Parts: sequence; C-alpha cells; structure tokens
Amino acid sequence: MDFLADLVNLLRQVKCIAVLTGAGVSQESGLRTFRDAQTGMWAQHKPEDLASPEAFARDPKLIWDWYAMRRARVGEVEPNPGHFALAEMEKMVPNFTLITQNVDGLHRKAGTTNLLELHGNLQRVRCSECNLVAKTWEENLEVPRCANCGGLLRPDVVWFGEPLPRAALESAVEAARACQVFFSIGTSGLVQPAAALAYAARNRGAVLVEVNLEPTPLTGKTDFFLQGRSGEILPGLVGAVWSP
Ligand code: BV8
Ligand code: ZN
Repeated sequence: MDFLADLVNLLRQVKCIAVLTGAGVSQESGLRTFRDAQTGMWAQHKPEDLASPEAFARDPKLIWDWYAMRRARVGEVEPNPGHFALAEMEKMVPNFTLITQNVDGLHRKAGTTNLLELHGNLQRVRCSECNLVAKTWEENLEVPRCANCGGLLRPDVVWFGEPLPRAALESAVEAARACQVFFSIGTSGLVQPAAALAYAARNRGAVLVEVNLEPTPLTGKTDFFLQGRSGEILPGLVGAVWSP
C-alpha cells in the first residue's frame, strides 16, 4: 500500500497521540517564524538575541516594545486550518496531548484543550521581580511596573537560558513517552529541551510523523515525513483519517 494509506490506516487505530508544534504552524496565520528575517525597526535584531534575560536587563524598553509589537500582531491574526485540524484531531483520539513551543495562544483560540505551552504565552505579562501576573498595565513611554512591588513587568515567556515551566515539561515528557504516534509539526527542532521530546517518544517505540516545509535534523529519523504547509497537510490528513 502507499505511504499515505499506511499512515491513514495507522492513525485510524491509535488511541494515544502526542503533538509538538513550532512557529511553522502559525506561519499561515501571518506570524513570522523564529528564523524568518525580521522587518522594519526589528530587522537588525535576531530574535534569539532579544529573547533573553540579558537583553531585557540591558535594555528593558527595547525588549518590552518588541513583545508589545508581537502581542499586537497576535491580536490581529486568527488560527489557520492547521490549528483547527489539530483541535479536530483531539476530539477524535481518546488520549491526545498538544505540546507547543509557540507563545501566540493560537492553539487555544482554535479550540485545543489539552495544551502544554512549554515556552509560555506572550499575551500574559508578569513581574520580573515577584512573578505576579499583571491583569492590566499602562502602555506608556516607560516599561510598566508591577502594582505589587514596583518591579519591571515582562512577557510571561521562557527566554533562552531560562528553565521551562516544570509541570508543563514533565507532562510533555510523560505524553511523549506514552504516545503511540508523535507528530513534530512546523518546528526546526533546534531548541532544547523541546526538540528532545521526539527522541523520547521514538525511544519508547512511538511512530514519528513530521509535517514541515523543509527537512530538519529529525527528518532522517521519522517514519513519515510530509513536506509542505501544515495548514494544507493537516486538514487533508485529519479528513482522510476521521472524516465522518
Ligand atoms: C534552557 C519564547 C536551561 C520566547 C523560545 C547548545 C546546545 C543545546 C542547547 C543549548 C545550547 N546552548 C543553549 C542551549 C539551550 C537553549 C537552546 O536550545 N538554544 C538553541 C538555540 C541551541 N535552550 C534554552 O535556553 C531553554 N532553556 O535550556 O534552560 C536551564 C535549566 C535550568 C535552570 C536554568 C536554565 C529555553 C528555550 C526557550 C526559548 N524561548 N520562545 C519568544 O518566543 O520570544 S524558543 C523560540 O524559538 C520559539 O518559541 C520556538 O520554540 C523556537 C523557534 O523554533 P521553531 O518553533 O522551530 O521555529 P523556527 O522558526 O526555528 O522553525 C520553524 C519551522 O517551521 C521551520 O523548519 C520551517 O521550515 C517550518 N515552517 C515554516 N512555515 C511552515 C513550516 N512548516 C509547516 N508549515 C508552514 N506553513
Ligand atoms: Zn512585582
């Protein structure tokens, strides 16, 4: 039988799926991926240089403004068919976990419920001193400060060099180890420890399925590599497996 028919038949039988997504799944919503070149006043900055506690310590205003721009951008976009297909998949599979590296909140907006946000969510803002999550803040010339302790507010995301939220990471490892099929979708697989999850799944005998525009370091280890846009491939796959 052909490659895709094998995958469709396999997915019809499995009870437990884990999915890891990266910036590629939000690309068709109009959000730049982490490795896409930035434009405008951000063109001369590399995201990995901005997404760090050192950068925030050095120039809190620059980093606050970069996230304020991204937060505004996220507020203007909608989930794309790839997000909705994953929300549909969750309804069709008894045990489904979506692990995302993305901080844009689009999976939740598309209806995914069992969601692990490994790198936080840029729509949430917290105090850099006392960690209190801020409900509101003044968007004015300066970086807003915490109402509780006066500390500088920051986006509630995980920066390079910062530990991932323990509970989310532990649940993600558990889901990767327990699943029968592990999807890696729209991620270059370069950022740790998220990138290690596919290997944790594979070491426990899971079938590895990758959906990505380009091959990645994981591609050679996958059982199925579907090259292309997740917003096109996922609806087709979910339809073929679970369409009524
Ligand atoms: C930690 C939030 C320890 C912020 C992010 C050397 C070796 C190994 C590891 C390290 C090392 N040096 C440092 C490290 C650790 C470091 C790391 O991994 N660095 C990498 C760069 C080498 N990791 C960390 O620092 C992590 N923390 O290790 O802490 C620790 C422990 C205890 C105590 C103290 C410390 C923290 C990592 C989290 C960083 N924060 N995001 C923000 O977003 O602003 S990561 C950020 O980059 C994104 O969240 C995202 O996760 C990642 C980018 O990766 P992708 O999502 O894969 O996006 P990318 O653009 O790369 O790829 C998109 C893919 O989609 C492409 O392949 C493209 O072809 C494809 N695509 C595009 N369009 C489509 C598509 N596919 C399908 N359809 C499409 N339409
Ligand atoms: Zn505070």
